[in-house]
Amino acid sequence: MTRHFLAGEAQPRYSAARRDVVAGLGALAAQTGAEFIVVSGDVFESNQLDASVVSKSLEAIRGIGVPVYLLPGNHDPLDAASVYTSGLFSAERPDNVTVLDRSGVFEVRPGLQIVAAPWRSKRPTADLAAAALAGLPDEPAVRILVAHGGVDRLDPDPNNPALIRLGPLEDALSRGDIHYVALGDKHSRTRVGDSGRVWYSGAPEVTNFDDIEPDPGHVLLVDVDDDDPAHPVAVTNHRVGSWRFITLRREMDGVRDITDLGIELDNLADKERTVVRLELTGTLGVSERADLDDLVYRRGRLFAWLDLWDTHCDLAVLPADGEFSDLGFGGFAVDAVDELVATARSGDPAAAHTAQGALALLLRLAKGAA
Ligand SMILES: [Mn+2]
Repeated sequence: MTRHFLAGEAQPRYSAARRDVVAGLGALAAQTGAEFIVVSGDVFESNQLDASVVSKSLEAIRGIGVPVYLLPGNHDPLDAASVYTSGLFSAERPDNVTVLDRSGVFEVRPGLQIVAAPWRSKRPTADLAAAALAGLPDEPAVRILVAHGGVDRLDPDPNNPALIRLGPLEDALSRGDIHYVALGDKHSRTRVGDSGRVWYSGAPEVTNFDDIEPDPGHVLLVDVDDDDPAHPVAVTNHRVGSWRFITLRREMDGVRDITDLGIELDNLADKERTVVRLELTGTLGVSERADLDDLVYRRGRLFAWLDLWDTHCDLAVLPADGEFSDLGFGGFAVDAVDELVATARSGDPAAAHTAQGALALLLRLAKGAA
């Protein structure tokens, strides 16, 4: 996944982090005794990938050690161009990787089954989870349904025929046909319904800002009790992601607020793996605005990314009284400053903006000369 705002070396570090988190699952699986891992779709960003992305990803999965089951989702469906049927994938597929490439039952071991609902195109015309549950074998087994896409309970959309209906899933759970539903598509960890058996684990590494994706960076350890006939499940959260994409909403009305913002940014840990979007509102003087820009520019070098979220900022810049009186100007320059200050305070937004920029430049030049 490419994040357009990650410049320079930040994007390759982010891509590497996303692979490292996958490779690191091996240690977690060993530590927790996990028997196998399922990835509920969108393993890959698309079916059109650099060969190196496929090779490196498979290498990361190879290192996990335990069996890993990959479900094709809407980003990487099992269509004619599928990454899963490519020569490269077939040649480099590690022994511990199984692609859930048909709808229905895959046996993990006797008495333990995965019920898979893979995507075959980007636009299915039916609820694939319901289809996968039709015609389950009439034999006792612990069953994990692995499916991908939106659920009607969370994202009702009468025009989406592929929406997964929660009702039939909960019925199948109560009947004991299946015992857990591992969903993919949401990047944020999300429990669905009240059974405690239906979850989106979310993406193991953050992929978007916190307003869109409040709780990413986890994997879920699902412990199914083999011996109890009801096969109760315990779901435990493990944080594995190391990056953060955060939005800071702050009111900026003077030097004090700028100083506080600087302290707050200084106190953020792991800056190299932190992306910060600033949503600032308020009114600043021209020199205060210049100080703010300077702060963001300097701190920006320490973070994976740091900048103002322009479309959501509402920062007025008004020349403060006396802000330009002690710059040591004389003659026509004083008249020019007075004119710029008047324009900067005027109701014409475009002219005011230009005048504010000119005043900010003037301040920088004057301070530089001093
Ligand atoms: Mn998806």
